[in-house]
Amino acid sequence: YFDDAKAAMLNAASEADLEQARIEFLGQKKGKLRNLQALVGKAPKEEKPLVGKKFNEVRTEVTALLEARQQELSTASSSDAVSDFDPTLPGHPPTIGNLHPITKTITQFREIMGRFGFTVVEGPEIEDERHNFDALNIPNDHPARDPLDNFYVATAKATAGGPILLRSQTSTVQIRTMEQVKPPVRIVSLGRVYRPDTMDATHSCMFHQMEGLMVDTDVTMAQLKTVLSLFARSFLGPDVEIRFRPSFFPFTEPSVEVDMKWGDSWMEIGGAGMVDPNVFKAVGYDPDKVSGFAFGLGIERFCMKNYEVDDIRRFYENDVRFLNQF
Ligand code: FA5
Repeated sequence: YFDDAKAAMLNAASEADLEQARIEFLGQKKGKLRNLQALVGKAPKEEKPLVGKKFNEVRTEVTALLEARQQELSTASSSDAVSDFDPTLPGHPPTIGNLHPITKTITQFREIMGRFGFTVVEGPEIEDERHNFDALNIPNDHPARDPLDNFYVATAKATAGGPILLRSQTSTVQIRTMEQVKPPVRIVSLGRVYRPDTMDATHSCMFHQMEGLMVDTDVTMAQLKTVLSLFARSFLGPDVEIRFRPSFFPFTEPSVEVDMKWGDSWMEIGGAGMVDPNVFKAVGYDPDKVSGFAFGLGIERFCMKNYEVDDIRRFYENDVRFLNQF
């Protein structure tokens, strides 16, 4: 019986089989071990303790086997339940943010200009009149200095550089750089500028510019045009069309405005020119010994063209449905 009982417990294939085996061997009324126990009572008196002890051992062992198998089968059946879990179903990935399209564009601009040998420098967004206007050859009566066309910081104390304003152009960084280093210079500076312009599809009151400045002994207008054309093509592909129009800036002579083909018309993307001798004088460079070009590009306009965004205001409305696309 004992071996049969052990085998029955170990081999039970299901919880139902095991229950069958339990009834067969350990059942209270008809269990086979019960019958065995009945025999213990019939043993000769002096052998009874020994036979009883042996019987108890056997029963304990069979009971232990039963419990162990019960445990095994129930774990197996609960892992059957877990198999309802389908690992091939798509999960719920956490929402990860992404970089703002303007930030991405700035990174690309830096990378392209880096390849052309331009070092990236930074300048402050809160500026004095000297760096925003005076040193850039913008005279006191120039309309660009009109308080209504600039964000003057009324509460700030005027400094040695004059009253304080939010910079209206990154050309300030040309001055800051030349004040600090001797020629040759080859830098770009990318950052925010502020103007109280009326908002429309192509104008924002806060936007970004990339300033470029190259100063050396024989810098030419041809080099300026080459750098800007190569830059536009590196960023937007070989088919981009740009054109240069004669223009005027107080800090460059001659000056050009740069346009990009935009559907059937042209969009202004920047200003540029050969650094005016008065600017060199303002920073202590000798205009007879050095020449240079400078440019200032509107970063939003390039970004709009690149991603086919038709309204600059989208960039600053913080609508995640828009921002998620980049
Ligand atoms: C300037 O800011 C000059 N500092 C550029 C320059 C630098 C000329 C160095 C010569 C030498 P302008 O005001 O045209 O120029 O602005 C340059 C570009 O900034 C524009 O062509 C346009 O692409 C962009 N821009 C100007 N105003 C806005 C605005 N409100 N919103 C978005 N982009 C603007």
